[in-house]
Amino acid sequence: MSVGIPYPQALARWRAAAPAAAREGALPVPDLLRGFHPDHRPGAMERLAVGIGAGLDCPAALAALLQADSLLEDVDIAGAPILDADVLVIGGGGAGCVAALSAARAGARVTMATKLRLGDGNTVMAEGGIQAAVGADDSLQHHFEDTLRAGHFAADKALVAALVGDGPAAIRWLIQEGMSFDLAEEAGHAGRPMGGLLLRKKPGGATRARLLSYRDFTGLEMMRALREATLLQPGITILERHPALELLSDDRGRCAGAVLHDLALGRPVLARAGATVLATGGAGRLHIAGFPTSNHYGATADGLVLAYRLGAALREVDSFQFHPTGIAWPTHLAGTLVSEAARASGATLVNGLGERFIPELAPRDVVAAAMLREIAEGRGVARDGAVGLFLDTPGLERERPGILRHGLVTLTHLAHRGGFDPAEEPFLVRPTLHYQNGGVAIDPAGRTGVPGLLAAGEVTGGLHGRNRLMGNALLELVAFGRRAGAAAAGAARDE
Ligand code: MEZ
Repeated sequence: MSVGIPYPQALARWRAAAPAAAREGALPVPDLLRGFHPDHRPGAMERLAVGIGAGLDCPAALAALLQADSLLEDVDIAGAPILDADVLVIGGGGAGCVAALSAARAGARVTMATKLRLGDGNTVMAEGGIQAAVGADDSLQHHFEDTLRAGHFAADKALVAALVGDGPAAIRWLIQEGMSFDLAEEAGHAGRPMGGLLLRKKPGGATRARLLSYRDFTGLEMMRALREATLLQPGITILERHPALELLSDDRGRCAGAVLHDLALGRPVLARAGATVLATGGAGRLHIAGFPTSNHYGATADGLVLAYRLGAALREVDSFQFHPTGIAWPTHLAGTLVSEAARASGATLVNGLGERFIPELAPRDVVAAAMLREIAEGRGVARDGAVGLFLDTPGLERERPGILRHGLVTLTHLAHRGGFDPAEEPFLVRPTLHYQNGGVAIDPAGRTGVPGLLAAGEVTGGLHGRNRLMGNALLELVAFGRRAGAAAAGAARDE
């Protein structure tokens, strides 16, 4: 059970201590991190709390899903309609759209099946930005090293090299597809290189200002552009509300498509294809270890289960990312994300004693572990049955107008919904289940070990190791969506 300092006392201490500390940029506690350090490798207690290991092969909820009986046993597929395509894409979020676009533009006839609606996915949850090394003071090597280090050196280096190498081209591609980005200046940049044009911020765990954004809605803006491009692209047939029940294999062991379920008509559909791309996203809605989640309703590990049952290898599926700043109070917003952009713009985390306790831009797993420890050791703030930590933003905004432009749009909006003034009543935050770090093992072309089965986006494993850098998921879905879509079109042609 969590314990915390009652809200009125905590608020008084925060008011007395935190604004001064924030102004000076200093942490008021002498034992700065209480044992935590940016390079700190979590010990057993935090690993258990943060869910990144503790000797478990796989969280219990996921293990149960992987071992469950096939859903096909309840389905009568005799007489089901058959749809033929070159490439089947399963999943309608960012990675699915990019893979479908890439396969169709390579000449493939594509069927795209989504469990919910086109565009429903965790892509929109990456509010704060996309990483790509486009700045003159940055390099692919820096991005590569930051990604490997943040992932505790567990990532596949070939995948990381492919990701960071594709970064600048991915941004150009997104701009061509109609996505907007925040610009560094309002005018006067004709002929300047892309890196000088785009506004760049330094995200947690990175050594360079590399985060490119669109307000607080980078993922949403990306999804808008990708959804429109997909709808307009000839050669793509979109089946909304058609969850996949099982992958099909032929007598050579190749993946040959999937059995879908048409939710509107309540009947199965056989989608046959020369190659299949899984882009089904993550598992946050399983609420691993009982945590609230930032994830959308469809994030229920479908792709992991489908791929595993066909014999694909999984990796690091015991590793989940907990975003430090999910809302704890107001309680009706529990789990809702406050973008890391708020901390990148200067927001601070303060415990019930009015102390800052961790450099706010340390890697996400370090910040989340430190927060859980503050709460477990009784220095959290208790209000209305919830326990969290203060996210201190309004004071800074008053003193340095404009500095919190990013990350605060959402907060201000949420405060309105909660019916309070964030300058008087700070939000309480605590870690929220945000991202599946591991998943289906792939090579740099997005191929799984099963012939004819490819994968892209959050469903895959190996790229982030055991912890992901903010903004690398948005880059991943573009880089690997394009790679997997092109490889799938090629594989279908060779069939
Ligand atoms: O990559 C993410 O998870 C992201 C950009 C989240 C955020 O804090 O905005």
